[in-house]
Amino acid sequence: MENQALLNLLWKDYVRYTPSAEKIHNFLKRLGEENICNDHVAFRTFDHPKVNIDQIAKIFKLSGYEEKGEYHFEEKKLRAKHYEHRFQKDAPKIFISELKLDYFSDWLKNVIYNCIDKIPHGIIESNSLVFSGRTWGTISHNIYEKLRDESEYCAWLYVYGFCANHFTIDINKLRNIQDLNVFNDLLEENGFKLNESGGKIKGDRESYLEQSSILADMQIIEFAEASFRVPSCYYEFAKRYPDASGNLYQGFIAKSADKIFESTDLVLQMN
Ligand code: OOG
Ligand code: NI
Repeated sequence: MENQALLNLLWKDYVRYTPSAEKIHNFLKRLGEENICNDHVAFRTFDHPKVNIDQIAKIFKLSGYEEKGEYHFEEKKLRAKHYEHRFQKDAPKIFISELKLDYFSDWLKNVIYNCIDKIPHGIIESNSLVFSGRTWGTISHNIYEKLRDESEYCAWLYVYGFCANHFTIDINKLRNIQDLNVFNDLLEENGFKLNESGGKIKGDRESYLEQSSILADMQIIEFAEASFRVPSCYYEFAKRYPDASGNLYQGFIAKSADKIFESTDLVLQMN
């Protein structure tokens, strides 16, 4: 699949789960920002060989991406890699993280192995895993809550499966707004809630990357027991600065990413 077609498909699913993203998009357009570019698109998965980072990355590699950086998150028991397009310089970067299942309880591992077992083979073989959503049928709210005790990230994946977790506006490419503080204020004035874990802005000029994000939208999800509101996806904003080479830094910062992950935590919605 051509890269832009794939990104369009992912965006269409993403805005269904994340109405705030489309609202922010339209709001910026009304402010005269016709050209809204993505810095990166992020995906989540498990480190199981059937669905791990390499499996998710396959479709992007086929469309011209190559592996660049690797990141570790000890406390959250996650690992991530980022990919850049070989020659389409304005293509968004791809950020893929995976949960290290061996560090969790046997109960959690069994729940997740059962889900993975139910993913149809054809989905993996045809490289459509990345936009396949949840293919393990009915989910239980009891299990969701128990997974949350061990990992909010795991509970999120159990509900949503495979999809774009977030798109990220490239602040450097906006026409009028260049300052992330100004951008954040504008969002808050218009009723959007920011993820304040670790401060509204993660990172700084010295680390060459500033990031902020809204809290994930809430979606009504049908569980076996009843329907409940569950955090879905969020929108992120990134401003990059030139590094020692004089070019805009293209990597990610583990310390900042660690806090960005929390944008889908149910506990943050309750504050
Ligand atoms: C990814 C969080 C990290 C970034 O840009 O540092 C991240 C996630 O929530 O899956 O996106
Ligand atoms: Ni991100």
